[in-house]
Amino acid sequence: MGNVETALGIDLSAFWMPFSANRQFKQAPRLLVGAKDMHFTAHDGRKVLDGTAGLWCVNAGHGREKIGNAVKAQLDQLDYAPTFQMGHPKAFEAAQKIAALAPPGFDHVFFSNSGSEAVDSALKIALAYHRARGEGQRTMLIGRERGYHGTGFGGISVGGMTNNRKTFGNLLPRVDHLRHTWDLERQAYSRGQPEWGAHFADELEQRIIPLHDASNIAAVIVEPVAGSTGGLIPPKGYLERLRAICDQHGILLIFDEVITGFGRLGKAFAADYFGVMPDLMTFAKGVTNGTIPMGGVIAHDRVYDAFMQGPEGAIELFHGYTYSGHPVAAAAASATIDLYREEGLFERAAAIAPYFEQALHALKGLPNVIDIRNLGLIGVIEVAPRPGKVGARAFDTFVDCYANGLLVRPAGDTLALSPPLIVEKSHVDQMVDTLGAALKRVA
Ligand code: PXG
Repeated sequence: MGNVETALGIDLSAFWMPFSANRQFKQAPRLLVGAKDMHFTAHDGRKVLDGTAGLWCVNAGHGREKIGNAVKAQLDQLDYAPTFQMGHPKAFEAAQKIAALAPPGFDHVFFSNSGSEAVDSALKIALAYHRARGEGQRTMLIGRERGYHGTGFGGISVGGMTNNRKTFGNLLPRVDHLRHTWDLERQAYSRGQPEWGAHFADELEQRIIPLHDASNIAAVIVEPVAGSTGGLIPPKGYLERLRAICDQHGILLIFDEVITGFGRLGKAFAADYFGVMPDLMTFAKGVTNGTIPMGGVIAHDRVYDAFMQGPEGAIELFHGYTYSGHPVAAAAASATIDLYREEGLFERAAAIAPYFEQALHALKGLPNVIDIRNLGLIGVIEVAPRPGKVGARAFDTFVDCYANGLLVRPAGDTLALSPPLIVEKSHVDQMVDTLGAALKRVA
C-alpha cells in the first residue's frame, strides 16, 4: 500500500473510479475526508478551497445543517416508500417546491436519481408526447457538438463529446447534431454572452430540418450553457432563435439544466436568466446541494396535459425508477430549496458575478492562456494544448492548484471554476491568485 493508504488504513484497489486515470490516481491519490462551507479537508489535514462546488452541485456550500437534519429526520420517519401506484408526502412536497421555483407554466416534476437519468427521462417524455398527440413519427432527437448530457445511451447519443461516444458502439439511431457555438477567433475574452454567433442556431432551419423534415423531429436538446466541455456561453440571441425555430416546426425544446439549474447563473434556472422558455427542463446536482442523489424533469403544462388524456385508470407514462422521489432525497431537496430561498443565494450569486468576472479576466496575458469566458458563477480559462498532448497542460495546472489549496476542474484544455454560491470576494481572490500562480509554474 502507498503512503496515503497506510495513513488512512484503506485499500484503493477495489473502487473502479469514474472518469479517472485509475492507475495514475492510485499512485498519488487526492483524497478528501471532510468539508465545511467553502472548503474541503484533504487527507493530510490541508484545507482546500472548493472552486467547483464539488462537481457543480454543492451550491449552498458544504455541511449545511438544515439539509443534514432534514435527511436524518426523514430516515427516522420513513426511510423508503414506493412511488409506483403509491406515494409519500415528501415527494409531493419536493415536486411542489421545485415547480414553484421554476418559471410559470412548469408545474410538473418527474423524478430520477441523476442527471443522466433525467436526460433519458426527458428524451422519452418528448417521444411519448408526440405519440400521445398522434405524431408518433417524430422520433429524431437533435443534440449539439460538445454537448454533455450524462452517460446513459440517450445522453451520449445526443451528446457531442467524442471520448464519451467513440468506445460504445451502438448509440441511439435517428440523432443529428447542431454545431457548437464557440469560436475562438470571434469570441475570445468575451465577458458574458458573446456578441457574435446567434446564427449558429440557423443550422437547425437551414440544414437539419430540410435534411430530415420537421415532421420527423421530436426534440432539440441543449445545455443553455455547455458546462463540461468548457463553459461555452451561448451567443446573444442564439437560444431565442432556437426557440423560435422549434416553435415554428412543432419541435420540443429541452434545456438540460443539470448544471445551470439552482442558481448557477444567479437565477433559479437558465431559462429565467435568458428569458427563453423550453418545453422540458432537466435538473439534478444542486437540487439536493449534492447531498443525496436526485434528478428529474420539469415539464411545462402543455406537455404534461398531452399525457392526461384517455381513461383515468390508464398509466400515462411507462417510465420511472425504484427511487423516483425517494423520501430521503426528497427531504434533502425540500430543505435545500428552503435554504436557497432563506439565504437569497441565487441573488447572492448574481451580486458577486461581476466581481468574479473582473477577477477572472485579470488572468489574461498569463502563459498559454488563449481565452477566458464567464457567465454567472461559471468561469473558464482555456489554455493552448501542448503539441500532441491535449488536456495535459490543464491537468497539470489542476494538480498544481490542488497542491496549493484550490480545487478547479480540468476538462480538455480548460479549467473551470464554479464555486458554491456562498463564495466571498476573498475566496474569489484566492482562486484567481492560486490559478494564476499555477499557470505561471506549469509550462
Ligand atoms: N447533463 C448535464 C448538463 C451535466 O452537466 C449530466 C447531465 C449528468 O448528470 P449525472 O448526475 O448523471 O452525472 C451532467 C453531469 C464536469 C462534470 O466536470 C460534469 C458533470 C458530471 C461530472 C463532471 O464538468 N455533469
